[in-house]
Amino acid sequence: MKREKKRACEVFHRASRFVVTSHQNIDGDGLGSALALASLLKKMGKEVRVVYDGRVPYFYLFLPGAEEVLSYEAFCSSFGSLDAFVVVDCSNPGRLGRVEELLQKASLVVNIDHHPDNSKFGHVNFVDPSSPASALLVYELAREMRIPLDANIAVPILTGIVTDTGGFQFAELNQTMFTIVGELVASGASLSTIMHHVFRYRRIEALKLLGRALEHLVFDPSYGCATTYLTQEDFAMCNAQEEDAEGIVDYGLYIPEAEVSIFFKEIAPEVYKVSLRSRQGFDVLSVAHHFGGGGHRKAAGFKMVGPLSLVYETVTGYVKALAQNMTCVGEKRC
Ligand SMILES: [Mn+2]
Repeated sequence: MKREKKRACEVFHRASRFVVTSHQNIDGDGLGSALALASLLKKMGKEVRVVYDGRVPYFYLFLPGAEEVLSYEAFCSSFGSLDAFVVVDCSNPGRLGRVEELLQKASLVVNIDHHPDNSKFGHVNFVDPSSPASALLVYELAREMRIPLDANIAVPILTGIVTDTGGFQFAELNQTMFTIVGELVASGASLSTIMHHVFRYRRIEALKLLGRALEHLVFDPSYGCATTYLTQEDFAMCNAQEEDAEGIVDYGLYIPEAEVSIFFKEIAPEVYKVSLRSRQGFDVLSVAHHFGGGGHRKAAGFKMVGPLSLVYETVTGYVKALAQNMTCVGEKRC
């Protein structure tokens, strides 16, 4: 891995024209890592473009450089030659949407990620599943190349860390992390501003949608599982977009006995995006893999087609069987 980090730095020193991209349904870590890396490369005098197949959610527009993210169409119409394609926070190219086609034409791909199921699709693969956020890997690259941090680099890095650690709840805010956060703050990142945008800056349509999801919330104590769902009708009733459902899956784990939270989101008629979250001890990545998706041990997801009742029964049935077969962790009921 150290070798891959060095190889990534070599590419960054040697090449001059870069494209940086991240996964669809972009989150604070994907976007933060991409924008931080773009700023880093620009600081090294490189030509950089950030492309993303989707719309950047409004609550991330405070990030420096977010306005300059190119849509797939805009990127293609101005497509020039490039030396290296950098993909951040993305476990496999299938998650890039139409940008995957551009990736296949690239002669040099650098893959920077922390997903345990990363398919190592790059020519250089700086992949570290022990890192709580891809943005921390960008931080490591800045250190390795001795590029001094500034607000354009520090703000997106800290946003990535805050997003993927759920505001330092999913990963321990230990001394190393404190030191890094301190350095990012000293370089111009405001932790309170970032926390506000990531967790508390939502339009009324999103809050109404959350209300509906909470009305649908069900908890089954027999296997510690909280579930909720949103249908296309719910989105229409609230005049809400897909991005308005961000973070809803986390609410199930507010329940003291909950070990797993499952959220079914209808993204097209009878097409569901299923998101899972868990506490320590329940591996939701194995559930996502079973249904053809991916993610992390405590946060994963996949898509499934069918009527809600069937999707719901299939997924909860599988999770229930898994929970009952699991070896108990500590004093936790399994
Ligand atoms: Mn991430």
